[in-house]
Amino acid sequence: REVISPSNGASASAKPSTDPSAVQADVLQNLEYVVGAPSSKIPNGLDASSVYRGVAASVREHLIDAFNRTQDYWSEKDPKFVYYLSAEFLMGRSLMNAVQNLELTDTYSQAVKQLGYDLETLRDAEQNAALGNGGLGRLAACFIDSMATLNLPGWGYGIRYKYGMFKQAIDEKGYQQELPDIWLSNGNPWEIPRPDITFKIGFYGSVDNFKWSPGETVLAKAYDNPIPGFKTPTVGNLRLWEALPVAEFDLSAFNEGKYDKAVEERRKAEDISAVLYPNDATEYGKELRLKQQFFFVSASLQDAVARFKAKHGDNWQLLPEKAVFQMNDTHPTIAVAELMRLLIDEQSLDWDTAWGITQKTLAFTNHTVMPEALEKWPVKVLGKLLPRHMEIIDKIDQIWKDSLKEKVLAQVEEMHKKNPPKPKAAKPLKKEVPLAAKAEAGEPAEDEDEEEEEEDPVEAALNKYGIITENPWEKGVKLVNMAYLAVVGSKAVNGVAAIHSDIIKRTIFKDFYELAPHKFQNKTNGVTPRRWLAWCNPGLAALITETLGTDTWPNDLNLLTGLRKHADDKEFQKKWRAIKHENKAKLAAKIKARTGVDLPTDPLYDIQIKRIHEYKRQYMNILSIIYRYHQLKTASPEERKKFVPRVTIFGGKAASAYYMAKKIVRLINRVGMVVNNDPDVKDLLKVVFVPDYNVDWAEALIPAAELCQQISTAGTEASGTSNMKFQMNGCLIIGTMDGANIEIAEEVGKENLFIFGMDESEVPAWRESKRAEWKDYDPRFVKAIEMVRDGTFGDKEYFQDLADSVYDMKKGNDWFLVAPDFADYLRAQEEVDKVYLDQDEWTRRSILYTAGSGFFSSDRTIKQYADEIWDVVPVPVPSS
Ligand code: GL4
Repeated sequence: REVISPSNGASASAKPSTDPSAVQADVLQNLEYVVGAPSSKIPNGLDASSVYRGVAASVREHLIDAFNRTQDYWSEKDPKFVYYLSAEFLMGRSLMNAVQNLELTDTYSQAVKQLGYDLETLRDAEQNAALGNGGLGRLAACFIDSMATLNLPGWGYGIRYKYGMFKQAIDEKGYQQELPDIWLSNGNPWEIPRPDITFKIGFYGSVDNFKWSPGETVLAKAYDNPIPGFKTPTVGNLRLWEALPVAEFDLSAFNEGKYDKAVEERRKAEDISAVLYPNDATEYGKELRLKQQFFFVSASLQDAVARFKAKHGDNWQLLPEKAVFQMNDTHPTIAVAELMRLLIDEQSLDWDTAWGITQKTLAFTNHTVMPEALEKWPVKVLGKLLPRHMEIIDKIDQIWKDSLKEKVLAQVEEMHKKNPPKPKAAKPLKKEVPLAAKAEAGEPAEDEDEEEEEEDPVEAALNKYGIITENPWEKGVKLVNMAYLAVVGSKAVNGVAAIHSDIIKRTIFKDFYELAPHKFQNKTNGVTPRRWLAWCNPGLAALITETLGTDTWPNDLNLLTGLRKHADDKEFQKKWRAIKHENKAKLAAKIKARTGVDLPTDPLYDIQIKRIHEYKRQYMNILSIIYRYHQLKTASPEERKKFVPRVTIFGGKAASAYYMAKKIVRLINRVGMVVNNDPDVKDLLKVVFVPDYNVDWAEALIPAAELCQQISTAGTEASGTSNMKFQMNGCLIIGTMDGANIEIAEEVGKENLFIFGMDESEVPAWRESKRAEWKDYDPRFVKAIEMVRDGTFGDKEYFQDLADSVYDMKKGNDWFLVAPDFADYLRAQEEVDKVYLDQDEWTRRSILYTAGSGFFSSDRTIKQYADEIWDVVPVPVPSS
């Protein structure tokens, strides 16, 4: 594979100035003229937030400088670009990441020190950019970091939500409260508004002879967010769209004194990019959500298509050689229809040409098999909002099914040969009952069964491939299956971990896989080792650099295998442990400041941080803690001495409408209140729920963790990405054979993880047949459930249905196997305690985890996407 042009300039970028005193002068200049601080107050009379803004404005200059050079260079070279379309980019904070990626940390530390501040304090003044829910959104952020670092020409495209992920507070009863995330209130120094880059986005209206006249039009305005690569002058771009009204306001209404009406249009337009839907792998289905999706997809495609046209005119056959759009889950999949519309309606291509181009330009990643997250829009909703797109989707569906007819016919004939259909006359006995007798018995005169036309077997077989299908729960209601649309319209489809890519071929996309196996790929997720190891764990990073004798490992993470040979070295183990201990102490201080809970630093730090979901089984974790508490309470003083002290930490948000998830949050908090205040327990057990878990918390929690919980029911977690972050930071895993845990076990050695529970092949059988007669409740499970029920943690009534959901098969069905996996989970927990008593063995494993984490760098993942799907090559920007 060819690399276009100059050598990968591993030196620093050409910067405005990197001399600390020049940087200091620049910060002062920005404080005065950007922040507007009166010079009399500079520097001593300023609060951290103002100083942060001055420093950020100064760092921004370096970013913009390199950004412009990168984008100009790429524009001149005109290589193939990848566009990463994602409804979510969970960026977190930018200051430290920018300074570190630009290799300006020492310079800025010195500069601000001379002004009387330290960079660490200023760091905390930044608002978190939480434009994502969890793993999927953070993955997109890691991906654009890797794209820039690898010098890959590419942009992220998304939505500039005014309100990101809600802020979570926990009230005194332990209940989750949701507060708006007003993240832009202090401005955003990391973005460049582009008032000159706008596109019109239409909605509703009608179609006449293929011509769409939208009934409503809004403007999409661009904001560019420079994304610095590491050890390269390349700075990539995340372009986010804001929705605005086309006309500032309705002047005639204003003149008539109807002020509300005058601004109504503005409000309606702005609503589109106002809030991030706080759902993660749970139900969507709101029209505004579809509006958001089309809004950013249309703006992004129009933008990329316009850029292409400016360079290549109407040579549309060249488009697949110049652009590829990666669709991050089903959220941007309306792109299939929108690209067709742009090519046909706006660029006058014929259907077949447009379809050929579309299928070569789009690619699709699936991130979940949770049925409720696989978006299916009612034809009625989609057809009203986007009538022309509905027409296009209809035709795609028709042509697609027509193309399958022959194959399906052959399949049906084959089936009939093996299994001849029963002759019709032999069917219902019911037929013999005279209609009059039925009427007497009060039954409907017409037999509905017989009214129904027997479905043509070819038709039926074709329907399973249908993009447009009938809602199985609501007769007569038609749905557009967005995942199917994406599969048909894409050149490649991938899952996000080996097991997940395998499952989608066997389940949700089985029929599609059989038709086009070459389309299906795996791209195991990865995370950026810059933010998730080098920057968040400076102590460990320094030890790694010292041990390996090089600081290039964040760009070449496989170098970490060099740590393996030190795993048994007692001196090295000691240093390794000391760093972990220091990180635990830092975390304890942060938790004390935020929650008031005092944590000892010697116990095992056990952490589960992720969205609250039944399938992720925080519930099972807290039940095991409840049982541990019971053991402690009933132990003799002698027995108590044998307990391995543990600090259990939870963090995560529950979607606002997710009933059970909210109960789980409350239960964890309630258990914490009781356990942490019980004098019998002392420092042997602590239970903490960190409120408002976000990227910033993760950066403090992960380096301090010794054990992390990756305990999803096998077959449910597509990949998981926190598992990789924990692994990089030398944290041991207790987990199921699910998602990327399986590949982590391969890299680290399965015997070094605490694996438990049913595996993916056993789960369906338990659900389908064993569950009904299963009575094998472990007495420890029963005890824990009783304690939830009997009011030990208060809120007796409130917790009844939570208890029932896994215990009373008449009321709940324990779909995620909390009860049957519980005993083996406790066995694994006991194993954890045993190994923790042997600190040398624990540390040895910890080192092996980090040493085996090279595969999980998002650089590796992105390189695979670039080589195997995108066909995009690095275009390093020359350093000046
Ligand atoms: C998710 C998966 O649930 C998670 O396992 C995966 O790691 C992540 C990124 O691929 O995508 N899918 C959805 S939906 N939300 C996620 O976090």
